[in-house]
Amino acid sequence: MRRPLGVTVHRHIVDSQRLHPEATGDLSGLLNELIVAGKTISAEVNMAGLADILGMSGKTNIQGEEVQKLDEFANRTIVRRMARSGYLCVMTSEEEDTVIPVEEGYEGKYTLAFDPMDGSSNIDVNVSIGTIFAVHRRRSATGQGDLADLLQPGRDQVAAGYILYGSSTMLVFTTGHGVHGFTLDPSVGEFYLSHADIRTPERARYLSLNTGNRPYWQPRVRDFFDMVNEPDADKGRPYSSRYIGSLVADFHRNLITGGLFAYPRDSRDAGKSHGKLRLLYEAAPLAMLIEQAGGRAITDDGRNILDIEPEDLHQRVPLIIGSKLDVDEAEEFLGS
Ligand code: P6P
Repeated sequence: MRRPLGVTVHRHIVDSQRLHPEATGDLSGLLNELIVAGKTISAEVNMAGLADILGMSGKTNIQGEEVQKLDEFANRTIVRRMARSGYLCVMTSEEEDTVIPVEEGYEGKYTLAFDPMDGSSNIDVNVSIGTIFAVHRRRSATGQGDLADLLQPGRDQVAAGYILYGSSTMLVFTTGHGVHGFTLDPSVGEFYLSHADIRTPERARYLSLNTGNRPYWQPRVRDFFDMVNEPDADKGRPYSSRYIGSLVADFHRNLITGGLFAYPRDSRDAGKSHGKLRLLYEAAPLAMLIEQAGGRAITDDGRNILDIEPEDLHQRVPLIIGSKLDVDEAEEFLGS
């Protein structure tokens, strides 16, 4: 039986580019190169259980976290491919302390911030993990980019997305014209459009947060999550609780079904006094995606994630993200 002629991600990117006669094709090229890196990582993730790549590499990253071998592989795969793509002037990765230069002679007009393998602590227990990425236009004129090219607010992102390595490998991204999901057919090695123009339900079905940290949240935050757990038929409450502990997996489920994810700041841990999740390559790209899908993203004191001016590559922010009506309620309660 002939397979239906699915829309490949390359076809989707070409068709999207046609809507912008002024486009040079550089963003399309950048995304296509990143997709090749994603396919390479996906193949390795699927083999990780069999190869000796499981387990720790014996190193720690700037976050002081044990670096899993797949982290390293994913980081290396993206850096090597994108440094020579000709579309970037500079990169930053969760796995590298400082800015990552591109190859001399290959400087381009965009920047890339990425978390090569978020949720890596779940690798050894076979829980879905993911790569998250954000693209900005460079601010400097030419040559190698620098910190100023990377420290831009999420509102100025030109593209954002993630690759989810789960029961199937999915690519979900936006270039500012809706959110579209593609599923990898490993037998062909192609991503096919499976979720066109994703819209997240305006009311959350799931609540995703680590309630073990409740004693360490700010009192107002504790009050808010106590309040929203009270029965309220009009708002579909109490929520069902769903928390995998892998940001991309939790975000993706909530994007499709409607949900409220939160990682508030934590008074117990200096490293989490501004939250655990990183602004440039976690909160900001997911905030662009959720807004494009009809949802919202704020901090635990009611500021819009996309309006935050970054001060540091690895800056952490408290994050509340998901269905519009629930985030609106959080903003009103926490911002007042
Ligand atoms: P906790 C994974 O380590 C991660 O960075 C995110 O993927 C996830 O949402 C969060 O941390 C889980 O953190 O403290 O609940 O284990």
